[in-house]
Amino acid sequence: MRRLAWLSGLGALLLGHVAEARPVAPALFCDAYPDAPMCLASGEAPCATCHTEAPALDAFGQAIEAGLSAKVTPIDDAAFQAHLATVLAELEAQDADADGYSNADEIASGSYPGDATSLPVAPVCPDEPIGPYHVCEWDSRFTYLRVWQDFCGHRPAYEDVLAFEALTEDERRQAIHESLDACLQTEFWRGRDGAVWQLAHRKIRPVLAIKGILGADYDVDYAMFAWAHLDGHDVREVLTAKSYVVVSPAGTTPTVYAQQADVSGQPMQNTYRAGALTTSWVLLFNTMFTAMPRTAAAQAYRSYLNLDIAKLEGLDPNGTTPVDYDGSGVAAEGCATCHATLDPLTYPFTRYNGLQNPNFIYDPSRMSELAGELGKPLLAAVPETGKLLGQEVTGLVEWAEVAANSDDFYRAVVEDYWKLLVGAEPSVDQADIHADYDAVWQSLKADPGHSVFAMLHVLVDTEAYGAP
Ligand SMILES: [Ca+2]
Ligand SMILES: [Ca+2]
Repeated sequence: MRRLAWLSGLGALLLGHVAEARPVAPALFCDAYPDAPMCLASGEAPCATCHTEAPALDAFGQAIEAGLSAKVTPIDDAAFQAHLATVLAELEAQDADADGYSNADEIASGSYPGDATSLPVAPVCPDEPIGPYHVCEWDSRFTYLRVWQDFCGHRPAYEDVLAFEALTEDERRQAIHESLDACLQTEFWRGRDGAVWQLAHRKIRPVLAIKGILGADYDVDYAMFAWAHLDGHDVREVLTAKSYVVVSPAGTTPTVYAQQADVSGQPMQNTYRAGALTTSWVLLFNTMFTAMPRTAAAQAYRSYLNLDIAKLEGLDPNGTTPVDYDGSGVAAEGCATCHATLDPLTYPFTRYNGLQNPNFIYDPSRMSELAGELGKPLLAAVPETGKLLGQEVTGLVEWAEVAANSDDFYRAVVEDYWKLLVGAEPSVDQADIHADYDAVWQSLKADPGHSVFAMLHVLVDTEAYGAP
């Protein structure tokens, strides 16, 4: 389970090292390449980076000397200070020692760019700590700093770091989780436009110009999303809530969320509510005037299950060509397979009014009315029962139930946090990291409360998060 994911993260934490030693070149080199393996231990490059036997220069050192002297003479400390970074950048694409690897590749992998016998090899996890960190293993100090940065938005006070370093490993782990709990209460994490709020942007797609039209204010959508993701609430409520959440006005702190049975601008009948799928904003923005709200269905599928039909994701292998109720040529279009999934996904959305009167409510006769208005009699035959993830669903409330209890939902919830916190999509190409990701979303699924906060405590204990 050991791995090297540290080349960028560790370098960033070690930045700020300023060597007093002379000559200045080894430290300046590491200022230019703080992430280079040869710089991690001391912040100064070893002599062999540029010298055969100091002061004799190797091929890379000679290239640097030539580059510097083309800019300034004499080559003194000031010349290094002023021009070394530029010269190094200019030389990156070259292969000074002609061993087949560019200088940049060699520096990044830890081999010497001026020594033809030194070649890049796959990095190996060291047995001993590098500087203060246990590279490739979950490291308490690294995790502590990272938790503060990610969840509080800043580093801990210097005194706190010193106090942390005086703790035993068990105490450190406890301190990390206490810090996490404290940071989860900060405005940085939970406030308007905080980290959680921002996770909802892609799902809600706010458009300020039409915010609040006909009462459809997306602040409710953000507040519902945040509520489900905060304070140990059940994250499935994003899709299943029957009540709404109001958020304290912009510009006031702390941000307060309050669940309410009804709020103005949200006329949906209680029985037919399905969390974020049936808010006035969603019906305004995604359904609008559309008889067959395929956009609403596709957006819900993409936002909450991470399945993008446009990318051929989440297609039903048993799907058959659907009836062309609205005359849109579902069989003839380029993606009949897409419609075989998308149309049954859409049927449960068809009884929810967008900009048809009365706005934003469930209307069992919606399709028969539209059939008459649009002169498309087949629309009256569109079933409300559809299909999601291979399961038949009788309407949108059941659609939301099936979605919220699916593995795809838990995976999607964790993937959002994974990208935010680990910094990349969980890729199957990186088996160790993907195993951590699987363990985290499985923990969210297995947790009876389906709490994001509990899941985040699991996440920060993974090597994917806590290994430099
Ligand atoms: Ca080379
Ligand atoms: Ca080399």
